[in-house]
Amino acid sequence: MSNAILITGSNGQLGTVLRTSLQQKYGKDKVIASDLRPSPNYDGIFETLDATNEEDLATIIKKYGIKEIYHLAAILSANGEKNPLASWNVNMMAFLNVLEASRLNGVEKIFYPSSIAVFGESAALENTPNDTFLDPLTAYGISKSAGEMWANYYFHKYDLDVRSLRYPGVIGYQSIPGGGTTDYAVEIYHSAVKEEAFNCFLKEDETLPMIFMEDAIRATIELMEAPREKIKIRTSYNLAGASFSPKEVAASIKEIYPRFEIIYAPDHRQEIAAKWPNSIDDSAARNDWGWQAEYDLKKMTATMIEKLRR
Ligand code: NAD
Ligand code: AKB
Repeated sequence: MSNAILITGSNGQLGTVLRTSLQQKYGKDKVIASDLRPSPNYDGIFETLDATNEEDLATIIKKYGIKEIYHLAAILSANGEKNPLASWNVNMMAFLNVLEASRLNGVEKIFYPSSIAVFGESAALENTPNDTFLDPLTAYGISKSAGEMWANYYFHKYDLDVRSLRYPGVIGYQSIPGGGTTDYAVEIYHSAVKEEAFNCFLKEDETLPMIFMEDAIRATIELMEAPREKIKIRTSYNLAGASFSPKEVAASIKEIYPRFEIIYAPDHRQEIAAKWPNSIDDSAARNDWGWQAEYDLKKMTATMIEKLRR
């Protein structure tokens, strides 16, 4: 096989959707999905792979003639705080393995998902610029910002075509989020369609940048397909969808379920969210490779509820 694509961490919230989109675009035989554990319902080529194991990663790259890697494997923000050093180890060692194994085995292009978690107290909360000081306060944010530097390093030193997006919280009906601070914005819709009250772990006015799954996947594929000369930022691009607070999502749900009830019980995740931007400036992505989001809050709510009801 040649020109195959490898996805690490493909059983997660984004991977389960991305792997099917890539199959539809490039063909089932070109996409190799992988994760720590098998994925029984997945219809395609699958390898069990711990991405922190460099030897196993190199074996799979050689076996399938991998030319592109979407490196999704990670421990997200809230789970990462339970064991910060373990989260650093997975997030950082796996990415360094991907970079090094790619350089040594002929992989040409890598996608590295960064996050709004790279921003900390020094960054403006509103319309956070792409190019600002990064002083994250979670182990996850530290690993993502360090990863951005390594992406830039491998591009400049080895001419490895690494491309990256700083995703906001991703909202989709297809899969369940994996232990992040933005997870409430998916869970709230599941409660709404079950006509149950929702216990929210953030404060009612905690505004965060979010993006609908369809937009996030489209942005990823558009970035990876953009002509090389259009990619001017080799750390990571800010990516924006729609910014809103729990109170605003609840209000949009109430337009469809007038009796929907939300109860606020902020926990440790509120502290993480408070340090993250309220909104981010993605003008560099729009100018450089033509990014444009399609989903606002109203459209997200209508689609989430319609799809989850089915
Ligand atoms: P997720 O937690 O749902 O999935 C991550 C997957 O990685 C899981 O299936 C897990 O089994 C796997 N994994 C963990 N350790 C591994 C290892 N050592 N080797 C191989 N696989 C391993 O995450 P997601 O939401 O799908 O996120 C995908 C990527 O996008 C992550 O890098 C995440 O940081 C980034 N991101 C996600 C969001 C979001 O809102 N979902 C926002 C910003 C950035
Ligand atoms: C998280 O909350 O950890 C993720 C992210 C924004 O990176 N959804």
